[in-house]
Amino acid sequence: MKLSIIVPFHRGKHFLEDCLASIKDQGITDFETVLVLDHITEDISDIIEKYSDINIKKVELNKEKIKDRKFGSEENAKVLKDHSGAAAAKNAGIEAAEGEYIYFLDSDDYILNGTIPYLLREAEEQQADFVYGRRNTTWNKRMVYLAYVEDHNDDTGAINNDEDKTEPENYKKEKVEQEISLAYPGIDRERLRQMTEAYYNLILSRKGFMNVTLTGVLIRRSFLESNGLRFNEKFIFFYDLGFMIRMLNMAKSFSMAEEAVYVKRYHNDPIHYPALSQIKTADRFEEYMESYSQARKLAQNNPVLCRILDYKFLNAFVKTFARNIARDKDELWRTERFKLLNEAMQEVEPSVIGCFKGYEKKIVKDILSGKLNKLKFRINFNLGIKKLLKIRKRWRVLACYLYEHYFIKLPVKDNWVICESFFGKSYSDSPKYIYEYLCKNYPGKFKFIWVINKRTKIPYKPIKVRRFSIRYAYYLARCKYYVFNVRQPDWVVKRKGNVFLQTWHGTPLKRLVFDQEEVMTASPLYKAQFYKHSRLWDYLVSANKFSSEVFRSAFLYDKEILEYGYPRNDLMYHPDKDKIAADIKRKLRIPEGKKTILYAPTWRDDEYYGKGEYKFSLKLNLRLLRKELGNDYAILLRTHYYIADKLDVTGLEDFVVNVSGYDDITELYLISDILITDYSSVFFDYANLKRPILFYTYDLEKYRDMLRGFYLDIEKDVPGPLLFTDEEVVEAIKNIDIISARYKEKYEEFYEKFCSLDNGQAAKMVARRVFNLE
Ligand code: C2G
Repeated sequence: MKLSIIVPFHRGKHFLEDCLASIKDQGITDFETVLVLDHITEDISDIIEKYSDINIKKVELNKEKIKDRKFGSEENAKVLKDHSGAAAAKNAGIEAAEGEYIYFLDSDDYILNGTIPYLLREAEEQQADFVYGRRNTTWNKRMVYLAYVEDHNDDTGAINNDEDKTEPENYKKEKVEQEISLAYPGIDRERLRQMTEAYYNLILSRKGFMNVTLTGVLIRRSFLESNGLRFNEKFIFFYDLGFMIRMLNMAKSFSMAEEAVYVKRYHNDPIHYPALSQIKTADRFEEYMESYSQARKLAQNNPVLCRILDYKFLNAFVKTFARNIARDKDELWRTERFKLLNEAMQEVEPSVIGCFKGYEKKIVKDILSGKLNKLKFRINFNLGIKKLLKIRKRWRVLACYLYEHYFIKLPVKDNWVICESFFGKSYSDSPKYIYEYLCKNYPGKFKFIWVINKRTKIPYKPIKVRRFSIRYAYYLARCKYYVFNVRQPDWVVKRKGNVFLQTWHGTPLKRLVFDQEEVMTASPLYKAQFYKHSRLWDYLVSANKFSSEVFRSAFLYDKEILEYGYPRNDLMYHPDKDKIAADIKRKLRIPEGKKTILYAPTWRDDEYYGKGEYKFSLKLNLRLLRKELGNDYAILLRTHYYIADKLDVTGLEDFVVNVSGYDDITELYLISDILITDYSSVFFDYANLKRPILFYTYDLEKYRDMLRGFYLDIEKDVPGPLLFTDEEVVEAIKNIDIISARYKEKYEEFYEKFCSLDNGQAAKMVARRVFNLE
């Protein structure tokens, strides 16, 4: 048999499926997939059956589970101690392998099509002991990744470049080449090139030691066996390093196949499926030091590898460990770990220290001479200067600094309330209605702070602050009550007595947070951050039973849910709503006789400029709509609050009003005769008015299947038609009465399920519960 692909598996069935699918698509036949099951808990029989054609050989790992380690936290122990670990699993895979070659593929990763054939061809042509390819990284599942590759016309997937790689600042490839020629005088050119490439690609340019890995490397089994190459099972994290050093030292011939691409998948859900790199045990540092020292011994006859290892160690010291010595709460850093570092530093090849300059070189010398206080002073001074420079560039760093060091020490004020809606972009949503209820019914009882970034008239004269200003940080520290409809900044901590009311901002159609398989937003760390932020919430508002259930699973939220309807929807039940609507229409200068259509689409996770700044290109053909409907209707065009693009409606002023900057969308619902949306939660709210809703879902498949996934079957459960072209939209508007009649029953069902709690009293109910009012 030509090849054994070794796939160690412990948990994460959805990852495994992608991994096996990528093997299947290699188009090879003479191979086996050695699937090593390391104390698994999920039932994967369906997957095994589905992939029966990739010749799966199951190996049940019976080795002892990981023990005698300092896991640091219960969560870490839960993840780590119930299996034998990747090193043991990979070794078991080697024992079971029968192929002429071995390839290591982790079960949470996948390979691009053609990778294995490229590697095999290269290995045969070069008679190589091992061959490696490129390594890319991604946060996405295979289907999404491949779609990206196709979209960008890039058959290697260079869009997600290797984030585990760093460009070593002071140790370039040329330097490696030079050192190899010096150490091995007379070396032939081809061998020199091979060694330079391999040392650089497989070790030097990998971030830290953790990313020095055998995954993605094809190895001739006879070479591996004759040299007894195995992974060090003592290690949880750094088990590859020694193997790699020995392999590089012993191989006669090796080479790189540029076209072969291994895709390492990051884990966006560190709560349920943490990747090894996301786990920090209490003794990870000790393991790091031990693996370094062992690798150093294994490399002792190879001065170039020794220097590379030393360089990486020094780099880790100046970039990470030094800071720990100065700032970490754990005294170990200034006692035993300091000693360990000091001892290891004595062994470092002195000339490698010369790769570092200035401050970095000085702290290396400090640790070398064992001067703890001097070292601490120097690091603290340097960090202080860096902070100052950061503050000069961005005032929000100062706000955060003052919050953490000063404001937080002042007492919490019992009757201070801070309200924020959509990141201070508007005076709106449920916080607005709760605030107005409190001001009206309990005048003088509370002092209110509104977070608002623009000039907006807010009734009852609250204190206004800008988001991320120093005053914002001050009030965040001092207010007892928080009324937010989005997440709070990362640095906010819970103080004794704080009460956090999270109103949230919509009944979910699109899958949220932990129910979302893919995170395509600007920050893939979204799930981890969300988890941290939502731990601070005490009350969460929900408009219906459906939302409550979703929030529990999507937010992993287990505190009190206030299932009272949405305060923001109270206005739609106001006794004077017709008069209010007429006033708003006048304010927006919409002629009384004109009917209005509100077009309120949502944002797209994959189209952004940066965090919280999304692109939106208008697909609705407004000119066509004007031509067909202009006499009877006006369009209210409303982009989502994340959208940074300002839509240009020049030439259409008589037909379109851009209401993207209008504060409160509920007021816009009141004056709209029809709503057009796509996947935005706006339709759940608008349905309170029982007026017609159209869904312009021109990118349904992509949005549903790739970007998000839905909680509802959008084709069956929503109270209006899905429309895919401008012509269909026009037709639907022209026949709106027929559509209303057609959807009558479904609409009623929908209303019953999602709107029946709304009755104009939600703000009152929520306020009374949270603020303990009679
Ligand atoms: N919104 C708006 N204008 C739009 C779209 C949305 O004013 N064009 C407001 C509405 O109040 C809406 C809220 O923003 O209910 C949330 O918008 P969604 O489009 O649903 O998207 P998102 O912000 O991702 O929230 O549970 C709901 C989800 O969290 C969705």
